[in-house]
Amino acid sequence: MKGLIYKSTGSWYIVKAENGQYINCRIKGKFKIDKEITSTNPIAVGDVVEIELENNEDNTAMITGIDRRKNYLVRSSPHSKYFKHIVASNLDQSLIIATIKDPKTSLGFIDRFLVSCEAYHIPAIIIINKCDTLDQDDLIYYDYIKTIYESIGYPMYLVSAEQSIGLDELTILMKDKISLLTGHSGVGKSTFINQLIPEKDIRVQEVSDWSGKGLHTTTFAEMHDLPFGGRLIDTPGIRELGIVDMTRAELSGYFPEIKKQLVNCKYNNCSHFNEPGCAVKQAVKDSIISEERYINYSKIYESIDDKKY
Ligand SMILES: Nc1nc2c(ncn2[C@@H]2O[C@H](COP(=O)(O)OP(=O)(O)OP(=O)(O)O)[C@@H](O)[C@H]2O)c(=O)[nH]1
Ligand SMILES: [Mg+2]
Ligand SMILES: [Zn+2]
Repeated sequence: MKGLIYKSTGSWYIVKAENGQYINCRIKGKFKIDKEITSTNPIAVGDVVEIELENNEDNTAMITGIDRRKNYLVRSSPHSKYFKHIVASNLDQSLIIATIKDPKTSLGFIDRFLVSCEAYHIPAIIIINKCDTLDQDDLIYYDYIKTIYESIGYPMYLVSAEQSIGLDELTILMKDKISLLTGHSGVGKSTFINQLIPEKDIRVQEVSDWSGKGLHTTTFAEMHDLPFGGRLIDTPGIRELGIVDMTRAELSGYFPEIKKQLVNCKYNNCSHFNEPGCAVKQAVKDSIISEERYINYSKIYESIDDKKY
């Protein structure tokens, strides 16, 4: 029987079987999965698996096989940055929830996330939450970043999860798709899911909880069925999708606006910092490429450790 992984808690997996039943499963022995990926978790939320029911009263099953993944997103393992952990697989799109204040999401965080999505060929949508708290200056800032991101292909939406403003448009985007939801702690992910799936009643953090740094809740991704069709994968507690598996030379290819210019650089191994005849730096000067995005390119570039390849 086929099934879909909804949640993984280490050694046990919650699988929704073809017949609609949720079944607790374990992995049978050591079956070989995708050999190109060396990750700390062999099976991730979103994987389509083959299961065999066990003859016991607990209604458990063994996972005996896994279908080829269409795509997946990784982060570095919480235990070691040299190991990767598959966050989720078979995604149609990813939604990043960000906020302009309380807490403010940095554009650097958004850009790192977008780079990961580009690297794994997953379309990304940016949702700015808590619109009910924004004043005139904040709205001007919103328009400014919306122009930057939409001009390079990332749609941006302004919503209030709490007051249910702007959510209809998003439900249309999510209908019948598998979407990954991510964002810093406190931006309103749980509030958002509770609005979409009222019967779930996922815990919303008290302000005092998330504004402090010492919060260590469980960090397992979990898939939810959407009442209007489609599925949403929540990623509670995931601080950041690490830029893993990437060389410095590859990075510019994951900034769509830089990728567009780099063919015109004088040197084809141009890093776009100090080389003469760099079309990317020229485009920044001409305001064709946003300076913030370029700065984040350089910061991410600096953070990539080429030595490990
Ligand atoms: N003003 C306002 N507050 C909101 C909105 N959405 C969420 N909040 C508040 O923001 C706080 C954090 O919301 P959560 O939904 O718990 O945030 P989260 O992203 O799930 O946080 P973690 O689970 O820690 O990752 C709560 O106090 C919510 O009531 C909104 O649209 N407007
Ligand atoms: Mg939450
Ligand atoms: Zn260049």
